[in-house]
Amino acid sequence: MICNTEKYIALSGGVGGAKLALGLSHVLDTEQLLLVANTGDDFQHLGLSVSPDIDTLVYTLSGLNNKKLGWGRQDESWNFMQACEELEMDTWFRLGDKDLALHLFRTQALSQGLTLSEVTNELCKRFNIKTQIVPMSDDPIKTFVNTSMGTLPFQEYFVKYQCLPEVTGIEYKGIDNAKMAPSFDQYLNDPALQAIIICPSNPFLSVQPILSIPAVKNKLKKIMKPVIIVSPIVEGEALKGPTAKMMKELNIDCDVNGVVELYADIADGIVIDNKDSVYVEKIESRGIKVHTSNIVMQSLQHRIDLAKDVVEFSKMLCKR
Ligand code: FO1
Repeated sequence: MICNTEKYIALSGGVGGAKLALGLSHVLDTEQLLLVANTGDDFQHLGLSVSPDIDTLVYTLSGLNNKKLGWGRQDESWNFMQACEELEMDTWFRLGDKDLALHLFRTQALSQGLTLSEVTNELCKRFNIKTQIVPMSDDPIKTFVNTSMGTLPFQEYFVKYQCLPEVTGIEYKGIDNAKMAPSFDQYLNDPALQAIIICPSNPFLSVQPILSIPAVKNKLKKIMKPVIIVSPIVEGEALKGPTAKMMKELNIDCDVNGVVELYADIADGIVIDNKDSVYVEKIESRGIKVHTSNIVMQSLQHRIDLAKDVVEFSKMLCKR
């Protein structure tokens, strides 16, 4: 445990980001870490408010994540889905029986007037999670993917069509009027803030929605605290999901240089895999510091080791 009063914000999407978030929760005290979840993937499904990235963080930090599926809850049963099938309802997006309870909890609480931040805080308490998890915003922001099949709501692109359609652009509807969640705002303005860590999540689908909130964008451009990227790409391949495929489709170099390009306006440092050390000189020539590590995170120990590395690296960085 790194015992001090410096604070860290980690921006995270789903599975890949949650692995580092878990590592960070092991190396930092609870009051030192704020996990900010992407909510661009959130949608209404079968009348329920579903927030996949918040839930992946909640399940991962409580040790209840479904390691086989990569999403949802462990020891899951599927009676509800089976009953939906029998009624010929939509079943392309699968909600397990236990997971269903969480969506019902959120839907009910939101309909009673709680904000998404408040509901998430309640969920953390009930799942006995001490680390603070907040949505990026309490306002609705919806990611749409422009593809060869037309403009698709995020979950249709991701789950229904398995990321197969070619991507030509991405839109975050609602972003112009969205404010960041109150705790996110507070943490960004806290003098004790040491660094902002961008977890190895999909840059287009998970991180950009957070960075595109107008107040976040403005703040990060001028903030005097280091912004550190943990690369979602190793040797030209994505750690998880469609990142590499999307980079190619959007004509961005599918390597760590391409990642740097995506974050060039805010990045002070980047953590890349040891296997990509050939890129260090080129990236540092742009004024962005590089740390090499094992970023694949196959075990809990790897997650903790990488988290320690990122925290130590942040202390060596000064703002450009
Ligand atoms: N991903 C799938 O590939 N298929 C599913 O049926 C599915 C259901 C699901 C239910 C709840 C939840 O929280 C996540 C779920 N996911 C599913 C994952 C989700 O689509 C993505 O992981 C995220 O939105 C991207 O981070």
